[in-house]
Amino acid sequence: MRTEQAVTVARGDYLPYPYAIPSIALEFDLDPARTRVLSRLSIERQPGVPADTPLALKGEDLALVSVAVDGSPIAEGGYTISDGVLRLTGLPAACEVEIVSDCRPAENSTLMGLYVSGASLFTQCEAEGFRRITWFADRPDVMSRYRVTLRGTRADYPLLLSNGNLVDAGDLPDGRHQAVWEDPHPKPCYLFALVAGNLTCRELRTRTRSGRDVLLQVYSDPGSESQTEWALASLERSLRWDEDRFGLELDLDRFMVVAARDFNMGAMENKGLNIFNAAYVLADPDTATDANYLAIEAVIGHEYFHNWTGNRVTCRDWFQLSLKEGLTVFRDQEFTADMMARGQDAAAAASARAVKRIDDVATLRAAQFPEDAGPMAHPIRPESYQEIGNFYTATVYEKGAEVIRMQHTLLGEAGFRAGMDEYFRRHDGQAVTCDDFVDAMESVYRDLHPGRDLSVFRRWYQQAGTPRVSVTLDHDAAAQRCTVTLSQRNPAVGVEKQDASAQEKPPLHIPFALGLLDPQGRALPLTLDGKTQETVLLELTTASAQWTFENIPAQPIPSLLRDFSAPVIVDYPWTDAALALLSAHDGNPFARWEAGQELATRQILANAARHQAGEPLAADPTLVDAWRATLRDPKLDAAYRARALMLPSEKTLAERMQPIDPPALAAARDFLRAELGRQLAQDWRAAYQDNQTEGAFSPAPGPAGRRALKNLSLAYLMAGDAAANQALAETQYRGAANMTDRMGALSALVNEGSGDAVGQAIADFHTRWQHDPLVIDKWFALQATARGTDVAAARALMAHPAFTLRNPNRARALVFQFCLNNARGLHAADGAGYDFWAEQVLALDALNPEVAARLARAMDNWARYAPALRTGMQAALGRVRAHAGLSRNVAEIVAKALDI
Ligand code: B3K
Ligand code: ZN
Repeated sequence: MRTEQAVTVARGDYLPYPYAIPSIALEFDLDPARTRVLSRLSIERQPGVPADTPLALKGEDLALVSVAVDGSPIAEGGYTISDGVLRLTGLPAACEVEIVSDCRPAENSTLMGLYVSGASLFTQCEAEGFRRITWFADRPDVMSRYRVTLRGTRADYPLLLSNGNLVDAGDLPDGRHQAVWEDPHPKPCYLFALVAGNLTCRELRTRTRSGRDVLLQVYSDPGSESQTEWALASLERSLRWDEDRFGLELDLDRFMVVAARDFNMGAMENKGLNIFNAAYVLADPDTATDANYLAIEAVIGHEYFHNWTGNRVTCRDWFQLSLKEGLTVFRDQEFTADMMARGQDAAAAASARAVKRIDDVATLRAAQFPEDAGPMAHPIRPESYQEIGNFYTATVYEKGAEVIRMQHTLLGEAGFRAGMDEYFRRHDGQAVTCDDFVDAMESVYRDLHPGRDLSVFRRWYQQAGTPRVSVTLDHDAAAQRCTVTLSQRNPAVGVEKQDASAQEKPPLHIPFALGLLDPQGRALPLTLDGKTQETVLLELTTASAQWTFENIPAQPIPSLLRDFSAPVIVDYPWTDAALALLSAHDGNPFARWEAGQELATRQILANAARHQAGEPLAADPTLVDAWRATLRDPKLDAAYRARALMLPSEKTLAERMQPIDPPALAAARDFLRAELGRQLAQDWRAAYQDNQTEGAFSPAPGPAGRRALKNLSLAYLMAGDAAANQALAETQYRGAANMTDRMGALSALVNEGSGDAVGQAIADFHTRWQHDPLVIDKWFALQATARGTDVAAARALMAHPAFTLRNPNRARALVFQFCLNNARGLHAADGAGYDFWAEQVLALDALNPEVAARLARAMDNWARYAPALRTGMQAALGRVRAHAGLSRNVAEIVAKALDI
């Protein structure tokens, strides 16, 4: 096999498709070895298109059987096939094209198109998988009405599902049967789905706001029926929430969610037939952690919300991906925040919402900031790609959601809702662009702020990189006045650097939420535009701007970028004392968390430098005191305290270090964790005791927060003095009544414990859960990321009979976890980690290019690492690049990494 040809697709090259395909009838004779697909397309040449324009249909890994036009077979010379495109010329202006072809689901290890998982058949079409099922105009702006006939043996495939409504079903000769589905809504082919197999179903009926009865169903493997209650309940909550918050109703009689054991990502929003990674469906208290429960609710919500933001209004082309993904992530974030805050008083609700915001910002900083500073940096609306599968990125999703959130902040809740209503009024049923979305929002913004517009704001869609905002405060004691200056910098990143004229990009429209505290930590009232508030929203639209606030008697302490009002990096010359004051008093819970994190970051970075210089490490009392105060503050709920007391992740810290030296960072972070564990041992023990959750398990935010704080306390206790606390961890492991507590204890034992008990716990866990793949994934992941796991240990784990690269969840649990979340193991001084990475990328690429390309990205930022590491990383990338037969997916990633 030769490396696939790299073809760059550019955003500016968009051309409308010359034909409309208003309807498609598909007939499947399902067979894992060879499935025959008959596709009947109604074709209409678009007005003004020359008659000799070929109808070009894409296909991949298909065996063509026959082509007919209006019932007449076309001989082989009557069409051409080259580079995966079937071209038909000389068609009448309107006609019916019938194509018969075969595909081979059992041999399809890419998990794109039609594939086998367990004993069932599933599809995955986004972005370009439909072409692996049948020849078609595989692009999102071609929308058709689907009628789908599925035929298969009743013994193997008692269940035959596709999009929309079941309109006919019945027996066929030879033990076969069929089902006919019709989807009333025209859709792009990436939303097509089918499922065939033997699955169990949990369902409920509910009524939409306008009084229509609808059926909600969750399908999963036989034997897992007891694990779908939470997913189904989450689906109903999603339906209610979209009605309440956005006025959007389910537009189908039936909405199905199906769990697949083999799946390339989280889930897929196929119209009316969402297909999910089982990890985001199945949960019960014994097998799922609180984090799993939260993730299931969020992903169920995300896919459900796509029904409007993605399906009813879809993307014109794949450069517009953030149109649906950024917006839908924003919606799922708000859904989770609303679920966490519900039924609480104002202060508790604010804290609950802050917890969600903290989690999302931590993810953004750990995953998206590095991406935006490396060779894969791209605007949320990319300008070009070689393989669109590589652009389902943290930038398109998470930064995309931040860009939507900023529009929400600028317009306010009511304004944003009005903008959404306008967006649907203009574009329901269409395939549109990010500009169309901003146009709808801007129409409301102009009404709210006459004379202003979102023209500067739109640059967020075209510029990559994380902006830096520096802040200065000038206090005039005599005039009791404080002037705040904000200045932004947008230096070129990634490929932008190759354009010498673009070293500094134009300013962005940055909503910057600010508070000021007096030296005692009390909020100062601030007046802006005639309104007096504790938080003001400064709109920075130029390189630099100033705002002056009156009645500020003493030098204030600023509370900056409250609620993370923009995805930027703030530069301000903090003193540790100011950070400690904010961490104890800031009325904005997000900014209060941020202050503690900044304090810890400074200390870890200082200790990393000491480590590199061979000097002794030290824990400054300011940090220890701040941690103690937060731990003891009775007004803070447990979930919030758990976040505030966690140290910043190694990935977040790495973004603050130049060059990056992971072993030094890990040593410094571990040192501080141990010191905090040791010096605050009594408080951790008290928190451990005070946050037990008795009685029946509930994944609700209250008890989940207590478990988080309890398990964090255990981790600190073990880090501080493993010998003194191991018995506590062992007792918790044995007596755990839920998976969160069991994993918390096992993690403490594996990472900090010693002696036979550790191995016994690992073996016991395996014995208990060997029948449940999702739990065994946790078992692999915990060991892959454990402090003592080096390459040899990772290889030993791969030799376990339960390990396979073919199952993406399993590969992610072990190989990805080791390469992405075990910095010590990956960056081992002898380079063995890099060899391991290269080997696994190549092994995976032969099976599943989309998943392999994700692993390939572990080396993205090689050029920013310490020299001794950098050379090894670069050499490993070079070895992958030189490999013959690389997929387009992996080739793009390694070439971009090396060409930086
Ligand atoms: N839209 C899908 C992503 C599919 C991408 C696969 N290459 C999941 C989601 O964002 O909801
Ligand atoms: Zn999505």
